Amino acid sequence: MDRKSHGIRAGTVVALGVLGVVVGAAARPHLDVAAQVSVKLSEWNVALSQASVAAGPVTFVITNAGSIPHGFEVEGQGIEQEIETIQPGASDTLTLTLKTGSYHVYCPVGEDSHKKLGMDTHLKVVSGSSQAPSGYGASEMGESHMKAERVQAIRVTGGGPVIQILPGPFPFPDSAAPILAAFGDEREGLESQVKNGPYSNNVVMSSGTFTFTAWDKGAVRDSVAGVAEFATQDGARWKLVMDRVQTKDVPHHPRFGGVIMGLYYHGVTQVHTPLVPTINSAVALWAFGHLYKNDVLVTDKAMVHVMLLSRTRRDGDFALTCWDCSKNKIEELQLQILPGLGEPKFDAPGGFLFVNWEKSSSRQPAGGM
Ligand SMILES: [Cu+2]
Repeated sequence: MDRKSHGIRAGTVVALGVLGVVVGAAARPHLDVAAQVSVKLSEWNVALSQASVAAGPVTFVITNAGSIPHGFEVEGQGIEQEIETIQPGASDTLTLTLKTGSYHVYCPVGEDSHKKLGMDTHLKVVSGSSQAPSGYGASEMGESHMKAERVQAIRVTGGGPVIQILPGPFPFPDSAAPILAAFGDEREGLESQVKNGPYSNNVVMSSGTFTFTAWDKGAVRDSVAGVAEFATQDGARWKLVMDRVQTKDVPHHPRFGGVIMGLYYHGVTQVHTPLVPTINSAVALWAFGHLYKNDVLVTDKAMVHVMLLSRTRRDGDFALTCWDCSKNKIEELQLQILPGLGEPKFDAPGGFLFVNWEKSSSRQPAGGM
């Protein structure tokens, strides 16, 4: 998925500013009542009732139509105002006096993780009355047409101590508990993982290599190539050859088209499982792979999740040491492998393979592809 970089955003603001001048030419007498803009928040979208509004007092009537808590913030022309987080189904209002120009309106929850997922749009404020068509969705459509394409690629090499993580209790159950409530149907499965899941301090030493290249090229063209080879505690030799990315979103677990770079998530962000400390990732991807054990094919449909992220484990015993690990150095490379849908569990503790390379590195591949 395209991540909106600072550069792209600046370009969008300029484009909207030009449009604003054209629309604003048809000025009308100013009314002294607050204009109203309805805002519908959902995963992962901010829909405005109109793309532009007349300068002056503006009341935002904000409804959370999603299934998890969201917030609302207006930023631009020297203004930065937000409301308290609102629960699913609830509403709130925010009245601001806006001068002409372009404003960012977005959900600030999860230190911008919701914003990066798409809860981000623009509002034009023009002199006189708004001439723009109203109706939900008008602004999002305008926005998506302006998204510039930007290919990003990263090459990651696993390094440092290699550890295998075995099932065990999650070390921060009290911190995760309030967030689990937002996970609806998934809650039960997550609660059993609190007792015996993959993010545990039950760690054994392993060895092996892992190198891959990932391309973030948009919703349906992301791709990945890479191979991991490692030995597990029981002496088995495993080899994973990544085949292609997974693109299908699951509630709370968007796939971002397969590859996403520079995302802050997990833990308190309400995106992905809360049973991982909050982290900052250089790259996260979801892929299908071919998995071999001792040179024998196990499956062609292995479900693979890879992240290069801010360090979550300490040296020495590799225990999880932080609930918010987002400020740590980005050098932990996590590889998780699960059987394909409907396939039997792997012959490994817990039925999954979870291996970390603790001091890994990344670079832009040569040629920029
Ligand atoms: Cu949100």
